[in-house]
This record gives sequence, structure tokens and C-alpha cells, in this order.
Amino acid sequence: MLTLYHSPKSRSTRIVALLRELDALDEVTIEIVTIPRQDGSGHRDAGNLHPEGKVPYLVHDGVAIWESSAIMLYLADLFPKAGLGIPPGHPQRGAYLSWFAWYSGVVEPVMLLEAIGVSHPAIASTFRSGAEVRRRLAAALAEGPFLFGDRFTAADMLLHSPYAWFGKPGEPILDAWIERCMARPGPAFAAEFDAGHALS
Ligand SMILES: N[C@@H](CCC(=O)N[C@@H](CS)C(=O)NCC(=O)O)C(=O)O
Repeated sequence: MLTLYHSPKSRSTRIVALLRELDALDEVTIEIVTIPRQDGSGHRDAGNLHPEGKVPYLVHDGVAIWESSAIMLYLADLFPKAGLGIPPGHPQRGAYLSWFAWYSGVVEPVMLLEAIGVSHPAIASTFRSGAEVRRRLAAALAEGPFLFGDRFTAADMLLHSPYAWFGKPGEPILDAWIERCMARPGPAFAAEFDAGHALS
């Protein structure tokens, strides 16, 4: 049994979008929970099993999977028919895994720290910068419409998501990729799902 703990219009929205892309919505129970929001609304939800009260959180037959990167990798592997994952043994598997680790280890901290105006030489030397993140993505996208050429994968779903949320960076190659990702059925479904499950 698979259960996703989800709060509308949050980082877990991209998991709902992925489930739609994987044609796996019927396989997963989506538990809607509240979370404390930056604007002071919401609260920690006793019904959310995430040990820190966050979303997304996935439980599969009693085993917890947390962090968006791990959850997206896990689901794309679990539902391979949709072809959104790159399986072990494939020559691109290592690169595929690397995008997910890079997202969690570099992209999220860099984008958050820049958004709140925090800078320090140690941050730059450890994580580099938002500009460097955009350069890396643009270099990959020079080879094709998605991170793995013509093939849309769960890596595109994850990596484009902060720009879908915070806005396109105004760089044509990245803006076009973000629009391509946003035009897929998953994000449209997730937006509609969230609108129908808005929490008061
Ligand atoms: N890196 C984590 C971040 C999870 C996270 O911070 N989620 C936010 C929602 S956007 C949350 O649950 N916040 C509630 C809280 O911090 O208590 C992931 O992507 O899974």
C-alpha cells in the first residue's frame, strides 16, 4: 500500500503531478494534511506521519520515503511503464541519479538562500550560485528539449519545479524548457487537484 502525505500548493504538488504522469494515481492514497506556511497560516498536522511534519512524505507498505528527490526517483522506478525513469544498468542511470542529488544538495539551498538575500563566501564556495545552477541546466538543455534529450523524465519534473513556482528566470533556453514541462498533463492535473482540495 502506498500513501502520499500531501498539502495543496506545496512541494508535494510536484509528486501529485508525477503520479499523474506515471498513470499511478489509482495506486496511491493521497492524504491531505496541513502544514505551517510562511505567511503564518496552517499548522503542523497530527495526521501527517512525516517526523518533521513536512510534505511530501510517502509510505510504502510501512516503509517511509522522504525528500522530494528520493520520492520521485522511487516512484519513477516503481512505475516503469510510463518511461519517466532511467533504470539501473542504463548508461545514463548515473547522470539521472546525479540530477536528483544535485537538486537536493545544491539547487534548493542556492535558490532559497538567494531568495532570502543571504550570501557568504562559504555558501558560494560550497554551493556556487543561482547563476551557476542556470548555466548547468542550460548546458544540458543545449542537447535537446529535456535534460535527457528528447526524453521527458522525472528529473525534468523535479528540476523545473522551483522555477514553475517562483517564476521563469528570463533565459530563453530555460524559459522554453520550463514551459514545456508545465504544459505536460501532470502539472495541469496537480493544479486542478490542489484547487479541489484547498484547505481552509
Ligand atoms: N527538501 C524537502 C523540503 C520539504 C519541505 O520543506 N516542505 C515544506 C512544504 S513546501 C513543508 O512541509 N513545510 C512545513 C514545515 O516546515 O513545517 C523536500 O523537497 O521534500
